[in-house]
Amino acid sequence: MKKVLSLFLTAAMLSGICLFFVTASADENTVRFALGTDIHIENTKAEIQNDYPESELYFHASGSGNLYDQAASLTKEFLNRSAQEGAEFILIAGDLTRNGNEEQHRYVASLLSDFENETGIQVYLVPGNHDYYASKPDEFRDYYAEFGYSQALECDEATASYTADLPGNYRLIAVDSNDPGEDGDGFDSSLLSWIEKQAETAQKDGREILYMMHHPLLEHLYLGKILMKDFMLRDSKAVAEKFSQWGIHYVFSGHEHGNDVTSFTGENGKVVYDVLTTSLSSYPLEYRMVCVNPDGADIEMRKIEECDLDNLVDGYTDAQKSLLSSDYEEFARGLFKYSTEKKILKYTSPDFIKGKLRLNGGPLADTVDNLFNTITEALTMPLYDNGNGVSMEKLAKSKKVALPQSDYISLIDLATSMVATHYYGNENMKSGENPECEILIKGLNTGLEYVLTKTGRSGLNTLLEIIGMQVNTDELSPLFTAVSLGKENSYKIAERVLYPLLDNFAVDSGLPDRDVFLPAQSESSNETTTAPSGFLNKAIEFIKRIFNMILNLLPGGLSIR
Ligand SMILES: [Ca+2]
Ligand SMILES: [Ca+2]
Ligand SMILES: [Fe+2]
Ligand SMILES: [Fe+2]
Repeated sequence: MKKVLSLFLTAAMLSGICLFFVTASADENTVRFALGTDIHIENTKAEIQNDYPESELYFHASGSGNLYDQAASLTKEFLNRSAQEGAEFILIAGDLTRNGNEEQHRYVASLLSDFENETGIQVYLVPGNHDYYASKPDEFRDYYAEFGYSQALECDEATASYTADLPGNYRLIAVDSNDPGEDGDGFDSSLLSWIEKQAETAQKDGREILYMMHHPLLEHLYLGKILMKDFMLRDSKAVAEKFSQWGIHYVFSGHEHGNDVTSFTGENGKVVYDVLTTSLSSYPLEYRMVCVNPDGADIEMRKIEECDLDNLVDGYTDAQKSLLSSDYEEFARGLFKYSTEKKILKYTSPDFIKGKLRLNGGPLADTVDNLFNTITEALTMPLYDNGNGVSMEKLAKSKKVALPQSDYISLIDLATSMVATHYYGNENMKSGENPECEILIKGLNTGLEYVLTKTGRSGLNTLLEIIGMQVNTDELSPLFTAVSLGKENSYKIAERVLYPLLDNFAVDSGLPDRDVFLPAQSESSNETTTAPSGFLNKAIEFIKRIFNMILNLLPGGLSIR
């Protein structure tokens, strides 16, 4: 019955969309705008860096894999294309700069100012965490006065938050979500009541709210709460519940550098959408075009597929230029993957761990060397047998486990590809249909066996000591024996715990992330969000604790966005 009902509703909604296309042009309550975010402009370098000479194409990899030196070109391209497509205004959801210093802010402000002067199209923006690395809210409001602050109906004194009237009957609530606390960024009580007041006022004035902030309101990266706690807005659920009561329906965010659309349904049945958009200057080099009218919001992805080769800084080689001109997206994807790989391998390098543990020689240092060199070896080992030497496939085969065939070359290549796919959006690497999850789980299990067999009980002891687990290894003996002997049931255990976790990462469980129609608020809504089961929550909590212990060892965590 439910299925029939939802089919009927879908049909009704679709016919609504068709009607919208027929009648929309005459509707003055239709607005069209472009949203780009996390542009991360760094205008200070005359030449690209060379930190990884061993890579032919990506020796300049750094941080989150952004094309920092091309960010200004990409931003100009984004603005010009949006103007050509009829955007009535532009939204930028923060992280305008890489380092947040005055020079970068002034450069971005003059670039945006040139665009406004040439086209008459208004830009509205908010600060991201990077913009405060070397600046304060009052300085930010000063640098960017033309881009929302001088048009503001109201400003919040303590932060760089404001409201402004948009064309049609829309109102922008633009919020400065940078307030780092123990559990990520978020709002203090005075900013929260300011937002409530603005939402109330908008309703009194008969204005539909478009809400923008840097940090995502909802969870987008399923493993995010395990791996990257500072991606989440703190008290996310409670804030989302408030937003649903206050009539905030459309939220636009950035920060996480990925494409994802997720919804939350409050206790009153009202839906809040959080539309997360990828970084403009990182793979997949995209922004969004949005058309909102009283029926809903029509959202489409736009890609910048051509590189401005004439304005490249010095240092690019012919090989790089050739890929930049033949397949810009592939160049950006490679840089993203390589940067992610370097970040992961940095955290698993013996020198890094010894530095964190302040170890200078001694037996423990030797075990750390042995353990982490072996972990690195397992992550970068060839997946498939090329005739000589060791491979995951060969190791797995010796335990009677068959590794599915694929084009991936190592576990780290597979893992970074899965991350890239997740950030692209509409991820759908279903286990059973696609080999990714199966290879990853079988490969990780084989890798762990390899590590424990090579490093023995002292390796296991060291690992437990490093993650701060006070366990007598005898208690873990059955697990240790199962894993180190490659008993079949160690694969079964890994599959049972990891498959559901990975599936949530590998398969999008909600609304489409890229092109999507988000209906306006209706009185009774049948939106649902997929919540993990009780068992899954417990498994997540367990793994989260282990990761948090590791994160405590690595101040700042894995995230540097
Ligand atoms: Ca997704
Ligand atoms: Ca989604
Ligand atoms: Fe960012
Ligand atoms: Fe950010």
